[in-house]
Amino acid sequence: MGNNNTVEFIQEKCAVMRRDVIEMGYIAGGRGAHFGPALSSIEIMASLFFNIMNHDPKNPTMPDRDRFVQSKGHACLSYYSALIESGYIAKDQKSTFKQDESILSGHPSRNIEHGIEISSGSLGNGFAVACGMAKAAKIKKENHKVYCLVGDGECNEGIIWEAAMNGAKNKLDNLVAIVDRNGVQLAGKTSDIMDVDLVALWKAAGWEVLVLEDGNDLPSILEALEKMKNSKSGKPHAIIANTTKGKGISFMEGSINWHARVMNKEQYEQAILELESN
Ligand SMILES: Cc1ncc(C[n+]2csc(CCOP(=O)(O)OP(=O)(O)O)c2C)c(N)n1
Repeated sequence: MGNNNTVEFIQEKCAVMRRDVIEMGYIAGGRGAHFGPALSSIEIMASLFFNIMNHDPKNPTMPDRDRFVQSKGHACLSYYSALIESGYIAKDQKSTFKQDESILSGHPSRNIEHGIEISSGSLGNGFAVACGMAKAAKIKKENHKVYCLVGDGECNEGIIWEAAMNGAKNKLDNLVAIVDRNGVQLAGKTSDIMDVDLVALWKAAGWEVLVLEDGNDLPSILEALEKMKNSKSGKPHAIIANTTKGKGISFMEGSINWHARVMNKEQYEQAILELESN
């Protein structure tokens, strides 16, 4: 898919994707939705799907396609919006989010025809599978890349470090992990729950690390991804992207209350108003 999309084009996609997230999350009704985790990752997802990745929504099983794994699978609304806006999933499916029989379940469910490589949601597992996919590509001498979105709270999982060390040992330079460091996890600030130096940890595990001051700044994330894509370090790559949980909606930004929540009509109208006035 078009790697030549301009920053302006992708920025417009980000605006549409934010609206998708709010609309689908509202449709979930009493089942609630993970708004904050999806909104922090919009620019990362849009950069991957509209610029960085080699993929073709019309040919989802293309053997040399780059693979994407959303390890922080609870943020599926940003994934679904990227798949909808790039053409893997029909727009009319939006109204089925979290409804019975929908392909848009509360966590991604493997569906390659619609662009979902693996099921995810049990934190840490997606990243370990992504490492396995990158290793499989090496063994089969395939040239595609594997991109994986990881949460900063998710980095508390032991499986992350077992897989990360293994990835470095196997010199998986075809693997790029993007850590969505929004600073807030399910029940509190990430620094209050497990105060760790993520940059030092990823480096100690043997990865090439790049820190992004503002992971919601589209040109910066595009530049970081491009740099890691073309890096000749021979190591797997981690981008630690400082983002804002709930980015774009004033009453959600940085809020623990909007990790996952049922949205009422008033909140929905306020959110749409804010998006329209931006
Ligand atoms: C193995 C596992 N334990 C617990 C959970 C429940 N859970 C869902 S989201 C979440 C917090 C994730 O925080 P973070 O990785 O920082 O992602 P964010 O929501 O901030 O994007 C937790 C603990 C889970 N999905 N999987």
